[in-house]
Amino acid sequence: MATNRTFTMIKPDAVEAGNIGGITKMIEEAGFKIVAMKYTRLSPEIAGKFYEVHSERPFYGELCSYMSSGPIVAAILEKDNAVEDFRKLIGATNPADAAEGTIRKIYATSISANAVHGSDSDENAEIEGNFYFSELERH
Ligand code: IDP
Ligand code: MG
Repeated sequence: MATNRTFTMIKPDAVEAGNIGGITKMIEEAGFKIVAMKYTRLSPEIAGKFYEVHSERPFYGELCSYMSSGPIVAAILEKDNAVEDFRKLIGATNPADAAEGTIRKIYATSISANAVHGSDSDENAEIEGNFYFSELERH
């Protein structure tokens, strides 16, 4: 079922830098409603499972060790056209290419440590949200 929900993570670099509040504020001010949220830390194995679609890409090992290097904040967000609008709000994967005013332009430090994750489709938003949150944790 197509949803108006997307899934995000505030990544270890942004948590470490004290940007949970700043990023969450941008998300809420852009009209997204937080319907689930969790502060947690991934093991390298769980990070590997989450990013399994990228397992053939050259940066997979770096990505899994980076994503398990410190705590993250996972959240499910609700808004009309959530997936596409959230991708616009976060900006390009590489902060050097991200548009002015986007979360990655403001907070990301590199193509790897790029502050936030955003689902790329309704289908993946559902899969990724289910990866972190049980039925009872989604409201
Ligand atoms: P996205 O997060 O913008 O959807 P993807 O291509 O799905 O970008 O890549 C997933 C994550 O892998 C990125 O957010 C980034 O953390 C990391 N990544 C992507 N490309 C590179 C790279 O060339 N070097 C290192 N890490 C990368
Ligand atoms: Mg992606």
